[in-house]
This record gives sequence, structure tokens and C-alpha cells, in this order.
Amino acid sequence: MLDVARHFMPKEFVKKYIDLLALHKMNTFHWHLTEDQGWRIEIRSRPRLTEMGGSTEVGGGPGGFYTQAEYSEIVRYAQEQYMMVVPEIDMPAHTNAMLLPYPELSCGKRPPAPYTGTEVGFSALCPEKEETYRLVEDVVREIAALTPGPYIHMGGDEVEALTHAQYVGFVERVQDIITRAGKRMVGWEEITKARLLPTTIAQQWKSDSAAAAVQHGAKLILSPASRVYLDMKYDAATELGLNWAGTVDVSDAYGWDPATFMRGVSETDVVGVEAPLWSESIKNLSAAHYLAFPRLPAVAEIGWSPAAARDWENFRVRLAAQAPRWRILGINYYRSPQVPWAPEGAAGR
Ligand code: IFG
Repeated sequence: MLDVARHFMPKEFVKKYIDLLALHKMNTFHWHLTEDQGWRIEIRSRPRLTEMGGSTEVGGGPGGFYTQAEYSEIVRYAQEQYMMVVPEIDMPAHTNAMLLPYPELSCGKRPPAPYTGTEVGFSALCPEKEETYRLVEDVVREIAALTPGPYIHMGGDEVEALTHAQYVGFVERVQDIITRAGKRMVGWEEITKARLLPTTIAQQWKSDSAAAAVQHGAKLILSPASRVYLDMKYDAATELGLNWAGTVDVSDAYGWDPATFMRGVSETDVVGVEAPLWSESIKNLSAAHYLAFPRLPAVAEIGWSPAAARDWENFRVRLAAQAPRWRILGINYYRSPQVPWAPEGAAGR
């Protein structure tokens, strides 16, 4: 996953990031397109979403957005590398930018206004207003038409301004809207509070709350922040990134098994693993490289190799051997002390 909403990432950045994912045989690009700080995708029936939400970002920069032509260009670019795009429209919270043109649909903790900070949870779409679902329908209809893949991610994370009943009702209404648009819904783990269709996928990120849902047939994506959130600092000295889930070095990103990670969740309940890169603290590709490498290759190996074939001592040596290739590719990777990198310099090229 790439968060292009906290900081807008231009099309060329997204293509270069997709290249690196494909190099490591990642097969899904989860595109986190909307947030409190920015709305990044043109919706033709709702032009004010980008007119008002497309020019803000964390820190007050110019932001930006993708036209539908650019969105389709990225989808084609990913498909050429055998990668499926899963777009995320994060709702009902993380919607401050969505609500800028529609303040009458806000039930958040404060009226919508351009926001360039990094707090979360304060915004919310009003689940009681029918106009809310007209807006969601317009957005979902256009995104579905642009997305050949079977999934639309509705977010659902960090809702602080609604009651349990309001939240569950909203998730179930959006599930209907996405289903009627011919897509399957994905959502962060909190959506498991609602009645989910067996086709709906929950994305685990901070707790084991989604485990119960597998008893009713739900499938999970595992993205444990303490293992695979690429925006977590490597250690206390790392300048970039956050640390709310602790520090995550390469051995942490590699040292876990999705098949046994959650009690009550077996391998058949897990459709895959995903490494989110949130962009509160990254503004450019070099920063993305630094946080994604070398942890992304670790997650790729977990996604593709059975536990019996995974061994840290063996992996760290193979990982070190990739460095000359990364240097030639211009990847600004973190030289983790956990990896036996060859000495750099002309000989080490
Ligand atoms: N949690 C928020 C993200 C982002 C992240 C940064 C999820 C599902 C913390 N939600 O992770 O928007 O702020 O690490």
C-alpha cells in the first residue's frame, strides 16, 4: 500500500514504486487515495472533491490529484507488471478533505476545514443522511468503472466521532453500494464489527479483533503494524517515520509467519500479506526508498515462501547480495546493521 494522500506522490513516483514492487513479485498495489489532508482522484460527477480537496497536504504543500486518465494510466502500468490495483476511498473517518465541499454531511468532531496536520479520527461522514450515500454512490460508481480489479477498499479505520451502531450501519450500507457496483469490499479490521458478506475482506493492522470474523467466513489480509508498517522507524535513531507501533528493523519484518500469527486464524483464512507505506513523514521517492528497503523484500519473501523455506540467517545473506543491484537502480536503502552488506565503493559496486 502507498499513501498518496498525506503527501501527494506524482504519477512518475507511483510508477517507480510499482516497478520496485514488481521487482519483488508483489502482485497487488493498494492505492490509499483519500484522507483528511487530501482527496487525490478526480470524480467527474463531484468536481469539487478535487477542486477543494486536491490542493492540500501534510505540512501545507500544494498537494495534487490524479485525473481519471492518469488513474487509468497507472492501472495499465501496474497490469503490465501483473499487478492488480486496489483503490481505497477511506470512510467514514479520514474524510475531512471529502467533506470540504459537503460540510452539511459532516458529523465529525469539528467542521471540515483544510487540514495539514497529522491527527486522525476527528472527521466522519454522517451515516443518518441519505445525501451521504448519494455521494458515496457517485464516488464508488466512478472508481469501479475505472478499476478492472475486483476490489474496492472502503477504509473504515480510526472512527472516533460515531457510535458503534452508526459505524456498523454505515459499513453495511457501503458494502451494499460496493457490491451493487460489481466489486468486492475490503476494509481495515474495524469493519469486522459489522455483518460482512463472505466476499468481503478485512485487513488486520493493529489488533486481533478481526480473528472472530473468520468464524463467519471472512478472509483476512495481514498487515501487522509491528511487523510490516514500512513507515515505522527502524530504530530510535531513524529520522523518518513514526513509532506508535514500536521500531521495526528487517529481522522484525521477516521474523513472523502469517499462518500462525493470529490465534484462531489459519493459513486458509489469510488471502495475503501487505506492507503499508503511510506518508505523514515522507515527501519524495528517496524517503520512500529508505523506509521500504530493505524491509519490503522481507515481506515479499513471507508472501511467497512457505515457512519451512524461510530462515533469517539464510535470508540476511541473500538480502545483502541484492544491494549492488539496488545501488545501480538508485534505491536509497537503509544500511541496517542486521544485514552483512558487502563493503561499498568501486570494488563493492
Ligand atoms: N494508522 C492510520 C493511518 C496512518 C498510520 C501511520 C491505519 C489503518 C496509523 N490507519 O493504519 O492512516 O496514520 O502509521
